[in-house]
Amino acid sequence: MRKVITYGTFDMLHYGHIRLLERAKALGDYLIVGVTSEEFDRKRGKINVRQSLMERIEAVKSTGLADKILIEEYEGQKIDDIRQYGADIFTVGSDWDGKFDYLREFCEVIYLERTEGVSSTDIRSSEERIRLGMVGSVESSVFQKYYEESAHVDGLEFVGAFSERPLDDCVDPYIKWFPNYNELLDNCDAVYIVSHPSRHEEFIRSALDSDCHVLCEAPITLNGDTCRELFELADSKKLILMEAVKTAYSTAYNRFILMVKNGLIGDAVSVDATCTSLRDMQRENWSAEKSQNSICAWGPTAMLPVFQIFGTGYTGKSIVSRIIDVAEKYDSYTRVSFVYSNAIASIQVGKGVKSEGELIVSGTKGYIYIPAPWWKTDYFEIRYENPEENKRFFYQLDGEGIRNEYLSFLHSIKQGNVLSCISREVSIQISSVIGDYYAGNDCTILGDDR
Ligand code: C2G
Repeated sequence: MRKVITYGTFDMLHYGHIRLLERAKALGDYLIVGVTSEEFDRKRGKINVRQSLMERIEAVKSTGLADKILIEEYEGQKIDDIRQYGADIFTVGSDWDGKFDYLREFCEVIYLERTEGVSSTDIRSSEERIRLGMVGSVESSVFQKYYEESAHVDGLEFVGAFSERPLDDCVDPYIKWFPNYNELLDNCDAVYIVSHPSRHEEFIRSALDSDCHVLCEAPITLNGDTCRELFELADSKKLILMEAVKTAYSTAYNRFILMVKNGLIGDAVSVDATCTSLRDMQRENWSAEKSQNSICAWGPTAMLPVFQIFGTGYTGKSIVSRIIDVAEKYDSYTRVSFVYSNAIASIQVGKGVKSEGELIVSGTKGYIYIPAPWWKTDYFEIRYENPEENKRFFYQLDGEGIRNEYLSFLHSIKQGNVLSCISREVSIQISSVIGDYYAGNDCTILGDDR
């Protein structure tokens, strides 16, 4: 019996896949098909896969061509499988020509002509595309990243942007700039808001009034009650309002939260998160009026692990800020402590102060350490009293989590319910803490250096 083995994602199964499987089967008497897991596809950069692993396995099974179906979960599994199942032939489409020659050591390798004119990407993209607009400060690096990352997401069509400030000649000539926000909204199904936080509320309301879904950079607003009201307004219009904190969509961050919740460090007792950067304030055209202060720029990211690990039911908090512009309430540094019934958390954020941007979650059996810059990490450690028990984790991260965030937003729109990694209560609490900062509640101001 000649055994043939082949692998694939087989998303949105089409005749190109089926022809490959038919020809693979014809090479021998027994066909083994490896279907890639979601995790393995994400690790190798295929983030747009639409169907679940089970859906794709069922589709391959329904062809009746596979005698055995495997799940491909890790790099190098092909060699293990070829040895374990005694495959005589490995085959794959010619788009992989040469990439699997190393398998010749274990079996015959045959590349079959790829079927032109059909692909899963085309099928995914042919579905109704969501037209995306952007509004914000064009010189912000976040604006540029989100614009560039939208190109990696099937089903998302970037239509243009509106700049909240006068455009200068350095703007990206490839972006269609709309003269006003309403005209942009007339051409969009969804909008990503990355303006100054003080204008989020007005931009969100206009978008919802224009039947546009909203992905809004955190904080959604500068007040918890307003944030809750905007979520309810979106619900009433059957629209999606989602908070954007790209860290929440990084694989490593998500795995670290799960490990804490699964008790790998025992009971979590404290979270200490630091986020600082001097780059913005060091710009020569910096102004307190145009720039985001520390609590808005970094507060949401730093608060995320606190609220996702301990919840939003803290019994007390204290905010201590170093203000350098009283009129704009611009803090160059803020530390917030949250007291819970059986835990404590502290965040320190600064755009005028530099510190070690690490995240430490302390527990009764050990602690988790994420090195700087923890908010875009692909790596973390679990450390114990006995260093030999320490564990290290690495999860590839493409685009700082923005692609996964866009996908979550897109799937929310298509499914009609929010599939965000950030719960509504966490979003509301982030806006509420920032609202307390502006209202001076629980706040100690360290004095005005100006
Ligand atoms: N294929 C084809 N013609 C197409 C599309 C795909 O012959 N129009 C072949 C591919 O070459 C591959 C198989 O169908 O052999 C499955 O394709 P995908 O689902 O796109 O998965 P891919 O990532 O290409 O799988 O490690 C090997 C990879 O997993 C191969």
